[in-house]
Parts: sequence; structure tokens; C-alpha cells
Amino acid sequence: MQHRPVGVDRPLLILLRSFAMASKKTATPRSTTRSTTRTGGATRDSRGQGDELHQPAGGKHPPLTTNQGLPLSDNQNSLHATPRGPGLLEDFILREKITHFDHERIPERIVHARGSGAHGYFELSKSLARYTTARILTEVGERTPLFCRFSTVAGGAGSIDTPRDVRGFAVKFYTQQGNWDLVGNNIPVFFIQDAMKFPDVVHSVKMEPDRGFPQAASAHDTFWDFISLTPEAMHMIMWAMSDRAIPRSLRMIEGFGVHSFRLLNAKGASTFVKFHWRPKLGLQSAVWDEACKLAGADPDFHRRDLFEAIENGDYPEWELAVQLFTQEQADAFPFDHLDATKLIPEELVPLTVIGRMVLDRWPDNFFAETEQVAFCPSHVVPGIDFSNDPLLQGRLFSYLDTQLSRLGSPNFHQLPINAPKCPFANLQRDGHMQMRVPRGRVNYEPSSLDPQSPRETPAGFRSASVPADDGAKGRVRPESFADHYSQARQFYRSQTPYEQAHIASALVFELSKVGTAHVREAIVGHLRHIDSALARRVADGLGLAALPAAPPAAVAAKDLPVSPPLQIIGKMKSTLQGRCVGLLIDDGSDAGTVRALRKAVEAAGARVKIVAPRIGGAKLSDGKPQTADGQLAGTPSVVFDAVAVVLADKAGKRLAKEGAAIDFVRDAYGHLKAIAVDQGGQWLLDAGGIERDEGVVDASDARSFVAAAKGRLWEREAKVRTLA
Ligand code: HDE
Repeated sequence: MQHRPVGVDRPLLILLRSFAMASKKTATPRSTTRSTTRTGGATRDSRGQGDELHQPAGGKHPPLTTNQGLPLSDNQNSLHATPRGPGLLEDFILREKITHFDHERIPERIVHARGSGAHGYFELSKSLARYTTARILTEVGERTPLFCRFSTVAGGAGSIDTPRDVRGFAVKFYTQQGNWDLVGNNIPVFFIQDAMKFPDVVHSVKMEPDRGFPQAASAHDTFWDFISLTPEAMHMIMWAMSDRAIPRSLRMIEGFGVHSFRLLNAKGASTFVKFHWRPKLGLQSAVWDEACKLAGADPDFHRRDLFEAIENGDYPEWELAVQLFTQEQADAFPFDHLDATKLIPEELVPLTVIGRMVLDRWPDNFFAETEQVAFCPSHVVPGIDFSNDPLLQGRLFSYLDTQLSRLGSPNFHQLPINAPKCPFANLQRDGHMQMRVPRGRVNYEPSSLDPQSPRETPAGFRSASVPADDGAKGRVRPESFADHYSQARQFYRSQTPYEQAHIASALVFELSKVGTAHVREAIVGHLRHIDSALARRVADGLGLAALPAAPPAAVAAKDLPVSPPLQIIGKMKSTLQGRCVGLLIDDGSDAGTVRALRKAVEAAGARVKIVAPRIGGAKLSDGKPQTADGQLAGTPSVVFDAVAVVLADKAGKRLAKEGAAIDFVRDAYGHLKAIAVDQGGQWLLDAGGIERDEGVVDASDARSFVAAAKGRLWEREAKVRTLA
């Protein structure tokens, strides 16, 4: 913001003015020129010499106006009684501008405050006409526009992208029958069974109320205290401690509607449905040390990754799949599907892929779209209905209520990002920020005065007509919700040994940040119900002398069959598609090697970013300049999926004394990534004490590098860190 200096005396003004004139001639950067010219021109008539400096070359600018359309002649200076005198209350232009600025923020979301969104479309590939009247699920090939928002849960709007946390996965489909919001997460189960406990679980995970920290972290006493007293959370805890909670990219997460919903067909028959999103690029997670370092290297890592992918035309894509099942099938499940702490294993009810979502457009404006988008699980279309899941039932109330306070008006649905793209009409009227101008006398129904007034339609929304369960009214938790450990055990035992070690280590990390010993012990007690070896590993990691007692379990854990689709490693794709490789160069780097590596990596579907000690780049061995995408100190290897180091011997020797260069390879190695080095790059490996393995290859062997870069080198992990 440019300020006119207070108390500038006459000679200084003259000096500044002559400096401004000089800067004009010598093409001083625009900002300097602008401020000095304006300061120098601090007279009552400030038009004139400075104006052309505000016009970028070739611009055809509309006049700058107030919100009332009043064209402005001066957007630099407020109105003063004399050039050095007091400001005037009369200055309605300043007041309008500052008042608007003072009100720029709206309350951030209480949970899921930190989010990134994108526009896209859904395309149906398999009709569910047998099950539903929802047009979006019956018209094969039809594209439905949508807006999708990913989020973390615990942190505030300005918090980091890579904490250990659940990711929100919310999609608003603008269907021809109204908006359908599928407001899910990247984990198929939830912490609690009843909406009554939601404020408690959220309070416990948010920063502690007396000290105001930690931000965006579950590793603290209040969260684990609550969890230790909430055994129903143990299944979700297994997921939250797994690498699902530290995704590498939002483009590589799964999404789940979590609850059972109902599909309703034209005859009114209903079928239960669970919704799943599956990323085209496969699942991919960070390792914990990498996620922590990413938080420092690039707090916006996920948002930037999504933005860049869309900007590059590398559109993120997911399959939408459903699990369909009847009441009779549900009755035979060894768990209650209305309990959101349970999932339906794919072995029990297979997934059917019915379409795909493509995100192909970044929002024009973050606030207007990503911030103001208002998701509500209650937004459904005819042919989709709710189940009795008590968590879902609570959500049906909560989101509308939240939007009223966040967006401040019952007309929030009129904001462009929230408005249905199909016609909509009813007799609701008025309210804050009413944007529409309804015509006529009729604002009630039934009516006979207006043949155009909106009416009910047989094609409209209907609730499933299903008999209610037997039983009495009351504040009760169904008996069928009582098994808290069987699926937690099933999840843990379905993981690969690497993933089990990560879960155990995450528990040790989190509980080591808990100051209260009895809370740490209580959690280990719960783990004994899940898997005694896991409990022992965590107890050892915490340095507990003895294994704490397990709390009484309402239902003893059963051994359910392992389910490989619950893994991440099993769902990783051996691919470089959508990935990014960092190539560290300096003056004299071999041009041929750089070219060959780039070619091979790009042919495999990944992007290459050049890193150099200076952002201006370097001169390669052929004498040609190579610009850099990132400067070494600010572009560590954590932001890449694999790295290559191509250095002349002299540069290698010099960089071997540079912390950022050594960390570049040491972190890539520690994060189980492929590394390609030439002779000069070998200096960095030596400085980092890195031994070659099958993931550390010669830069001249681009083919082996690409092969190694397609995955993580899990076997290396035992060499680089102690896991629980
Ligand atoms: Fe939410 N949740 N939630 N939630 N939730 C919100 O609504 C709530 C739950 C989820 O990108 C809030 O607009 C209750 C499960 C996502 O804008 C709030 C309960 C799942 C988003 C709210 C739950 C979710 C929210 C805060 C228990 C996965 C972000 C801001 C009964 C299926 C959507 C807002 C976006 C946001 C309430 C549980 C997913 C306070 C009461 C389970 C992805 O209304």
C-alpha cells in the first residue's frame, strides 16, 4: 500500500519529485516510480503526470469506481483539510473502501477450515436406473458440472497442508434435479457413532483452549484423553495413524461418503448404497518425516500441487464406485452398517464403478468459490435418501445451521458457487442479501391467483417409505454398535508390515507428545484389544515398563478376514504419471544427461523441475543457459517424488559443503525416493553418507531411474530410521 509520508517538508517533496522524473527516464521498477511520483505530486490535483504510470502497457482499463459506480480520479490519497492537515470525515470514498476491507472475512469453518477447491465434471459410465430415479446416476455419458473441495479437519484456514489429519472430500454436483452434495472424507469410517459427541471430539482435537496450541495436530493431551475414554474411536484411530492421514497429494487420496445412503427407484423400492472415490493415479502417501518437513518447505504443498496439475492440463481424476446392498444383506452383516465406525469390506459387498470425476478448472476467486461454497449432506436429489445412521441424522441439521452463521443469510444458496444450475423456485421470500426480485402477488401456496406460481410435482423428492424399527423412544446406543475392536483389528492385520510399522510409530510419536502418563497407558490398554503385538510395540516405543491393563470391552474383538483393499501400499500404482522429479544442476552440468533425464521422465508422464543454487539457473556444459524452477535453499527434495543430481565435478565438490545440497539427497534417500547421480553428484552422496542401493542409480541410466522412481523403496526404511 502506498502512503503519502506524513510531515514531509517542501525541499524533500521537490527532491522526491525530481527523483520520480529521473526514475521515469531510467525505467525504475513501477512500484518505486508510482510511489515517488504520487508523493511528489501531493497537491490537491493529483491527476496528471503519474496516471500513465498506472497503466500497464497496452491496457484498456475500465474506470475505477466506488461500489455505487462513481468513477474515481484518485485512488492514492485520502481527503485532507490541507496538504498536511487532518483527514476529513467527508471522505466517503476512503470510508467505503476501509469499511469494506474491515468486513472482508467471514467466520472460518469450525472444522475443515483449511481447504482447496476446483471445478470439474462427473460423467456416468454405468446406469443405476434399476435402483434410482436420480438422473445423475441414470444417464450414461451425461456430464454434470461440480465443485469439489478438499480439506484438513483440525487446523485453521491458514494452517499447513500436510499435518497428520483426516482429509475432507466434498463434492457439490449441480444436477438438473438440483444440487447433490456428497460430503465425505478420505477415510471410510468416523471417530464417533452419535452426533451428540461431535462437539466433544472436535474440541478435543483443536488447539487446547487455555494455551491456544497445538495448531493442526492431534498429538496432544486433550485429543488422546478423549480418545482413551471413547473406545468406539479405535477403528478410526487405526486409519488416522496410518499413512492415509499424510497423503502425498490430494490427487492421490480416496474418498468415502462414509454413511449408508438409500437409492430409491420409480417404484419406491430402496437399496442401500455407500459411495467411494478412487483416484486414477492410485494412492500415495508421504512418510511422516517428509510430511513434517513439507510443512516447513511449503505450507501450501497440497494446494499448490492441485493448482499446478490443473494449470498444466494434467487434470486429476477419480472413479466413483458404489456398494449396493439390501436390507436382508445388511441384516446378515457381522456389524451394523448404520454405525459410522464400521465399513463394509469390499469382499462382502464389491465395488461397482459407475462414473468418473475430472477436475479441470481452478476457481477464479478463492473467497467467492472455495471459501463461500456451502456443503450440506441434506442436499440430495430425487432418488437419493438418507439412512438412519445417527451421525448422518445429526449432520442433516448441522450443516445448514453452520452455513447460516458462516455466510450470514438464509439466502446463501443464491451465491453463484452455491446456486443450483437448474431452475429453482419456491415461495420463500426476503431475508438478508436477497438477490432475486420475485414478481407478483403470490408468495403462498395453495393459491389460485397466479398460473405461473411453483407447484409440487410427482417427480419431486420422496423419502423412502420403510417401516420403523421396534423399540421405545430414548437416548440409547443400539446394542449392535457395541463391537469397537473387531474392525480395528481387521484394518491393522490387513496392512503390509511396512504399514503396520508406520501405524505403531505414529502412535508412539503422538503419544510421546502427550504429557499425561495415564492417558498414554490407557491408549495402549485399548490397543491390547486390537492386536497384542501392536500394543507391545507401542508400549516399548513409549518406554513403558509393563503393559497396561486392557479396559473392559463390551464385545470381545473377533478375528475378521483380512481385507487387502484396506492397504495403501497395495493400492499404489507403479507409475510416474502425475508425479514431479527434481533435477539439481549447477554451472557445467552435463547438458546431454540433463536432456536425457528430462526426456525419459516426461515420457513416463511426470514433470521435471530444475533446481539450482541460483534462481537464474546455470550454464550447462554446452554453454547454453538453463533456467531454474526453484532455488536450492527453498526447494528441498521433499517437494519431489524422485530426484536427480547432475553436477560438474567442481560444482559437486563445492555443493558437498552446502547443507541444503546434502539434505537434498539425504532427505530423498530417507524418504525412500529414487535418486540418480552422476560423478559430480556422487560428492553429495558421500557427504550425506548415502550408500547405493537399487534406488540410487547412475544419472546416465535414465531407464533405471524411471523404473525406480515409480514407487517408494520400502526395503530401505529399516536402514534410515528406527520404527516402532
Ligand atoms: Fe462434517 N461438518 N460433521 N463430517 N464435514 C462440517 O460444515 C459435522 C462428519 C465434512 O469443504 C461443518 O460447512 C457434524 C463426517 C467435510 O466445506 C459442520 C458431524 C464427515 C466438511 C460439520 C460431522 C464429515 C465438513 C463445518 C457429526 C465425513 C467440509 C463447516 C454428526 C462423511 C466441507 C461446514 C467443506 C464440515 C458438522 C461429521 C465431512 C460444523 C455435526 C462423518 C468434508 O457443519
